[in-house]
Amino acid sequence: MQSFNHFLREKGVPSDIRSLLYHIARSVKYINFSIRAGNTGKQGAENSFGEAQVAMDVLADNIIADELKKSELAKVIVSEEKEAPEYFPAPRGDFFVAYDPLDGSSLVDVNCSIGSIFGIWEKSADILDRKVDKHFVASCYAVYGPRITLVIAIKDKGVHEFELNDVGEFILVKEGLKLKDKAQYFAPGNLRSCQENEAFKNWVDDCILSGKTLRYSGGMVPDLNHILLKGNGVFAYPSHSKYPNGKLRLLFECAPFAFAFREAGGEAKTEKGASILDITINDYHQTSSIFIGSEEAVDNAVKFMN
Ligand code: AHM
Ligand code: MG
Repeated sequence: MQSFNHFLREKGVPSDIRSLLYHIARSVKYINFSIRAGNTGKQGAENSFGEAQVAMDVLADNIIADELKKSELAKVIVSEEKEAPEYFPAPRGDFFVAYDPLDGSSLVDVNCSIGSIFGIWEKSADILDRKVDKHFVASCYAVYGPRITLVIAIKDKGVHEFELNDVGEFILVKEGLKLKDKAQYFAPGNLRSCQENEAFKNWVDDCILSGKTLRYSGGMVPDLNHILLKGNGVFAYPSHSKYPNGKLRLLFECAPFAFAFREAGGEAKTEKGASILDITINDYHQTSSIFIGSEEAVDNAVKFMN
């Protein structure tokens, strides 16, 4: 039984990154508690005491922002729920943290798995106009499912899965997650794109004809967690007339997973074939198409798309 802090220390992860991850893990515990407490009301509604109820994703956003502020390590934060970045006095560090507080929040009321996603960069100044990969040091995501897990990827130190135990500690369950080159599973998001994009339809047909197994929940976190934990698979979310540049957000969704998947030996590309980690960040809320998973399967999908 190894706690995540102890494990990361043994791996030689610098103390500032460990401390930041400790605060992120704390926020995940509070969000988990709120979900279990049934705080699923819509913003603007009233709870049974007549108090204004806060939407779960806004609540999660506030919980994370509070913890990041307390860390004294995050100088700039931005989230899917915030128009603009927030700046904190951070006497102990200079990190930029981008996060999606509750991805797939439309799945909360039907009790499907959801998650939180975090990307951590060093040197918080000049995030815009920088390539995604530059100063990217760690990413992680939490899965709020039947079990609460935290998957952490650290640059050059691998990807590891931790599980929340009954006394509120994240304990190592799987060390050094790796992705095989070939995929048995496929998770095609935005399937409606088949109607107008023959290349995408041909790729989906190819997945079916080659006998791949569909595993798709509608939540990026559980879908990509499935691929990473099974050790193979490919997830797609292509562009569409409704989303000409894809729907998924670069900083909060695509980049943290691209970082973790590369660390596990996988790949993440746009439908045009550019590496997600090579994209230049122009806007905090920019979106991208994405094909991510086992390397050979991603390259094959990109071939179909072009
Ligand atoms: P959200 O951030 O508004 O929750 O949207 C992101 C989610 C992903 O988890 C999922 O892969 C995708 O949207 C599903 O999109 P669609 O509703 O188009 O099927
Ligand atoms: Mg999201």
